[in-house]
Amino acid sequence: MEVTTPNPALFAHPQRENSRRLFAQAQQYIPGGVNSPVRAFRAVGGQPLFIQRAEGAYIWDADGNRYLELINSWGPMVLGHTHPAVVQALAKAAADGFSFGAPTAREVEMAELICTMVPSIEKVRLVNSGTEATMSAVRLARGFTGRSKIIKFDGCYHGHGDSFLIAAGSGAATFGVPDSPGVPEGLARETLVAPFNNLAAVEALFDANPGQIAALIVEPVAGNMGLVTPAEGFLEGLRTLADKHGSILIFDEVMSGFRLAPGGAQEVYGVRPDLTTLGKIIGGGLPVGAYGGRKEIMDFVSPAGPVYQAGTLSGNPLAMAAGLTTLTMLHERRQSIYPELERQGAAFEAGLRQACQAAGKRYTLNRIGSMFTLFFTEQPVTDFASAKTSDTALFGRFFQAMLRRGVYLAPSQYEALFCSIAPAGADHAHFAQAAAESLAEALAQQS
Ligand code: HOZ
Repeated sequence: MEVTTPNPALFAHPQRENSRRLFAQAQQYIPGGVNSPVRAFRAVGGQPLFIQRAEGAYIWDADGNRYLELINSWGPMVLGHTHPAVVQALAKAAADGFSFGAPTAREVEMAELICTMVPSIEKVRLVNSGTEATMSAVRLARGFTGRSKIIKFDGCYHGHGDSFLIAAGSGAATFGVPDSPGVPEGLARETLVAPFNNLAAVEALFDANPGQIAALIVEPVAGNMGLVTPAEGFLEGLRTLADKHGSILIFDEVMSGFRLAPGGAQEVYGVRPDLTTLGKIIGGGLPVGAYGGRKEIMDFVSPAGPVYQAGTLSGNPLAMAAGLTTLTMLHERRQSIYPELERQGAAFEAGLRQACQAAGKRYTLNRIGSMFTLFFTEQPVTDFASAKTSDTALFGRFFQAMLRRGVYLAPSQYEALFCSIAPAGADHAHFAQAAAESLAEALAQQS
């Protein structure tokens, strides 16, 4: 591919003084200067950008530099940033009050819409984050089955609850601490780990722990070791094993929910879990999580049942307004939105592939719809072990070179990229050009 001079308006970012100053200040008062580890850019070098505002497919940093971005708040901004309908809904809701600690009509509407869009969910409880959703779902599975062990998958990330910080992906993988200090040993022993896409390993764990496994929890499409899709038959196999052993199958669709299809990955792959955890998109960019599933299991949640879980800000009116507007749009315009997400994803994929081909770099690119990861490894990435064969130093240099050209990627090899339906128009061509230049630069720095 021919590489021409980049568009200076999009690609020139000499100034980062304000971000640098803010980061220095932040480090005095916030551990590592950030409120979530991957944001600190430690996996890619350099200093984090502080973001001032966003619109559509773009964000602006504190120095006024504009970036075409593929994080989209790690998933929620499926309609693009500051979508006018969401902004309007938020303004209207804010005028009515920010939080009541009492039920509202929007929560009922939201719960009904979730149950309509995700048929395996018959009842749903709204919480404040994906972490809260997964913690609550596992407590419920334990309470319902009377068992204590769970099975999770190497490199899958289910938030930072104690039971999940074992062989965890995302920031835990990025920083090489997949097993965090502070998780009591006794609790860690209750979490069993199998490689993603390996049914035989799951079966072996069931056999070694008869009648003790409360739940299997899995990202049906893994997004926290980079993007890894399930092998044919893997999710069906988990369903069969869960049924055979009387365990609860939990799909963590915090990332994939409403993004891959109106009914999430479970719709795409045609497998019904017992419980599903949600987050990100259902808040439309505000903090929300949810867990839901079969009625008989959900009716074990307090006050209907004995498993306790509560929250002052649960069902918060502003979060409901943003989430409901986003979900309603996804539901009503599904015929156009999901094909557009696919189109945008394919265009970004093409840009990355062209760049690798132009550089003669062997690589693996995993994509499903609007989620994708370019792995700098020659082998297929089907689990965390294969993801870890990636050249993370090269990724860091590529990331920085892209940033200098006005493209903001997730600052770790072990994360998925997300695009939205916001028009990126001609910038798809700029993206391809930036990727080609960046890869050439990153490879040259190696030698
Ligand atoms: N661990 C999150 C993505 N997998 C990152 C969250 C954040 O930094 O906002």
